[in-house]
Amino acid sequence: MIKILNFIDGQFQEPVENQWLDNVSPASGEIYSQSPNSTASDIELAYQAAAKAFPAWSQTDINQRARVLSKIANLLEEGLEKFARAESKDNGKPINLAKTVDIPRAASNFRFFAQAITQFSSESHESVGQNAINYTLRKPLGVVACISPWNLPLYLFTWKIAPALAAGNCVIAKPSEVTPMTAFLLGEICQEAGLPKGVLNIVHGEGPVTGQALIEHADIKAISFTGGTATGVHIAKLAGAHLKKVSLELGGKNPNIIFADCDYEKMLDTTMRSSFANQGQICLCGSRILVEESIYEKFKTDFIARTKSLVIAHPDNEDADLGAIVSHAHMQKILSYIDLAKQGQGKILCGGKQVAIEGYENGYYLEPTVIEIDSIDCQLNQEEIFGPVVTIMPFSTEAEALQIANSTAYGLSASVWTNDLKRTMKFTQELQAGIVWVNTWMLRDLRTPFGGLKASGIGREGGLEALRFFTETKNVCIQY
Ligand code: TXE
Repeated sequence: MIKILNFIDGQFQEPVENQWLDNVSPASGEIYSQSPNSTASDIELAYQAAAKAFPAWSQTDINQRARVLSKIANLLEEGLEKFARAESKDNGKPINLAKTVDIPRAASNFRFFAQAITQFSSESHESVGQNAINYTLRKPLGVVACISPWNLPLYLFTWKIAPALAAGNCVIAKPSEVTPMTAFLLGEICQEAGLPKGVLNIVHGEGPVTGQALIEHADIKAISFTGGTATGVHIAKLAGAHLKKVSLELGGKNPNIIFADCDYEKMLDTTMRSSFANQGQICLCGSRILVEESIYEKFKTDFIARTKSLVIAHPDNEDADLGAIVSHAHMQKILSYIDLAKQGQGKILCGGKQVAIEGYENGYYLEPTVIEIDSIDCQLNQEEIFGPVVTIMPFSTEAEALQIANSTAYGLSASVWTNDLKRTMKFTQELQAGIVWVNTWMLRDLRTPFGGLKASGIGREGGLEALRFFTETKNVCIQY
C-alpha cells in the first residue's frame, strides 16, 4: 500500500496525529494508497516552516526564482509518463487526457509564471505641479494558502502555487483528499529542482479537517480556492471575519449557444468535448446546450449519434473517451440528478445508466447522458451536476437565447457558435460570464484573466491578475 506523506520544510513527514484516509482508484473501486488526514498541528508545522523561509524567498532575485520554477516545469515534462499514469489512476480520467492536458498544463503553469514574474511591473504617477512622484510597489503577502479540487488535480494545484511562489510568497497547499497523488509526487520534484525548504509545503487531508485548520490559521494572508460554491461561501465568510484576501473559483452551469449559421462540423466536434471531456467534470463544461430552432432536430440526431459512439473504458485504454467518475459519492450525486429526469424534469434522450467494465465491475462508470428539457427552472438546468450529463433545449430568438443563458445563479463561462458579427458583439457584451468563447471552447492563453461572476466566484486569476492577487500594493509618494 502506497503511503502518501505531507511535504513540510522540504521533508516528507507523517501526520502528527497519525490519522490516515483511504485513497481509492475510481477505475477499479480498490483502495490503493493512504494519505494523511492532517490536523491543526501539521498546519502549524507547515506555517512555521513557511514563515521561516519567507524572508529569504521574498528577497530572492526574481531571475533566481524564475530559474527554480522553470526547473520544476522541466522536471514535470520529463516525468510526463509517470505523472500522467498517477493522475489517471487517482482520478479515473483517460490516460490520453492526463498526458495531453493535465500534466503538460501543470508544467506550463510553472513555465509561464517563471517568465511572467520577470515581466511584472508596476505603475508610477507624476503629480505634475506638486513636485511629486508616486510609484507603486507590489510586495509578496507572506504565507498564503492554496486549496484545489479533484477534477484537474495537478493542473489546478499548480495554477495557484506557481504564481504564489513566483511573486515571492511561501505557500501551504492542500490538494483535494480525493486525488492526493500527483501533489505528493510534486514534492519530490521541488526537492530535485532546489526549491528552498519551507517555500512550498504540501499538506493532505479532508476539507473540514485540514482545509478548515488552514483557513482558520490567523497568520495566513490570503486564500486561493477552487472548488464547490458552498465551500467557497464558507471560506469567504471566514476570510471576511479575519480580513484575509480571497480568490474563489467556484462552480459553473455554462451555456453552449448554437446558432444555425455556425460552422456545423466544428461546432459538433467541439460540443462533444465541451459536454463530456473529463467525464463532464470540468467547471468550464458547456452543460446547458441551447440550439436555434431551425437546426434543433438535426443537431439532436447528430449529437445523440455521436454521444452513443463514445467509448467508455478503463482509463488505461488509449481509446477511452470517458474513463471513471472520480468517486462513488460523486457518481451517486450524478445519478440522483439523472433520477430527476426520470421523475419528469426532462426526457433522457440517451445514456443515464451505470456501465460495468469487464474486470473492473466495482469501478465508477457512467454513460454520457443527454436530457431534453422544456423548463429552464428545473434543477437539472439550474444546478451544477458536474458529470457527463448535459441538458438540451431549442430557442427561437436571440433575446430568448440570452435570457435563458443568463437565467442561472452561475456566471463562469459561455460559448456562442455563430458567424454573425453583430450577434457576436451583442452576446459577448451581454452574457453574464467571466469568460466567453466564440466558435471555440476551452482555448486557454495563460495571460488572460480567469474567473467567474455571480455564484461562480470572486476575483480573477491567470496572468498578471494572479500576480496582483498574490501581492500587496503599496503606493509611495515622494515630494522633491
Ligand atoms: O468540493 P469541495 P467537492 C463542484 C461540483 C462538485 C461540488 C462539490 O459541483 O459536485 O463542487 O465537490 C476543500 N475549508 N466543484 O465536495 O468540498 C476540499 O478538501 C477548507 C466545482 O469535492 O469544495 C478540496 O481540497 N477547505 C469545482 C477543495 O476544498 C475545504 C471543482 C474542494 O472541495 C473545506 C470541484 C473547508 N471547510 C467541485 N471544505 C470547480 N470549480 O472546478 C472542503 N475543502
